[in-house]
Amino acid sequence: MLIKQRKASDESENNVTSEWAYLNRRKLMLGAGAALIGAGAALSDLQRRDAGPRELGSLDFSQNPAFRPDEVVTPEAAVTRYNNFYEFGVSKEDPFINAWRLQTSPWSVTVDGFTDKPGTYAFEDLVDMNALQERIYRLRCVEAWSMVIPWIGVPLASIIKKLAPTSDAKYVVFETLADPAQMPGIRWPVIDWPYQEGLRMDEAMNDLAFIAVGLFGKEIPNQNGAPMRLVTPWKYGFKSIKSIVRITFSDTQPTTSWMKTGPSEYGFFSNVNPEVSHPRWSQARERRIGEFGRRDTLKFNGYGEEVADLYAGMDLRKYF
Ligand SMILES: Nc1nc2c(c(=O)[nH]1)N[C@H]1C(S)=C(S)[C@@H](COP(=O)(O)O)O[C@H]1N2
Ligand SMILES: [Mo]
Repeated sequence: MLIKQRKASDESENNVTSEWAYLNRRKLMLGAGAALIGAGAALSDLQRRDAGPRELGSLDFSQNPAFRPDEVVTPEAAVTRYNNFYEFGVSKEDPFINAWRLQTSPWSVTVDGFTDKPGTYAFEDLVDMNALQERIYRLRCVEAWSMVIPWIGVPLASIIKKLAPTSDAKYVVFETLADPAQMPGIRWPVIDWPYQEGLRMDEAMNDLAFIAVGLFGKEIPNQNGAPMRLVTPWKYGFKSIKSIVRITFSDTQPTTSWMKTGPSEYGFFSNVNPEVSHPRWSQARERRIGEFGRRDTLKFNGYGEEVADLYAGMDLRKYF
């Protein structure tokens, strides 16, 4: 995402290129820096005995052949070190440096609104770890870069079915943890915390909508949204909300965090659409992180076959 006060002339494209070069140059330095920060914080924060990056366990999963595009997977170092997770800072490497502070276990999710089964659920009660599948999805950020990521997780629908929404539930709303003690970025009011996102119920039940708990064969790193984050690959990346602690079934369309931040820039649907520009830049092309040059952006990020029916008859310029 972009900070609002940026100059229009400060084109996102140049920014992305230079950030990727910067990242490569600093790969080793970053690793060393993170270790130093980790050690320093552990000394100054004596209550935290478990300080330092989480050990990532390998996961048991099956590959879903329906979601294995014939495309090069983005290098793991980019997927885990070039992130947007503003709760840990607004620079792309901030989440990698800071997210070790997030305590991901035990983890619970509050479920409320129009449901027959409201309450507080343990992560283990929501995600069936014996039914994990790997899906390789494209992720298209609104900043006009993209990645190809091997996620491991479960369909969102499998979780929603457990939660028994009532017929009044027309939308599902998600919230990220907002704990300043674990998330240094929360002190900056760049977003109306907690980060909130939502889907229309039929979008949420679409098979593409996925809850990821892993990446590259391992548990998902904190900076990518541990222990559970949404992935909606036909929508801009900001819909894919991380580190979910609340799921609310609503009868009305929520005003999500990015809609509050910039109502003319971020709509509720946020479907990837090369024909509808962001007010400050085009969405027609994108840079695949790790590649040179740019490629055309595909409508619905190339997932039209799966999701175009959801929007039949809707004016996607109005409902952006
Ligand atoms: N809670 C939360 N979720 C978030 C964000 C954020 O800042 N906070 N950034 C979003 C944006 S803009 C993008 S592009 C994706 C990036 O996911 P990744 O870092 O795993 O690639 O996460 C999305 N989910
Ligand atoms: Mo994004």
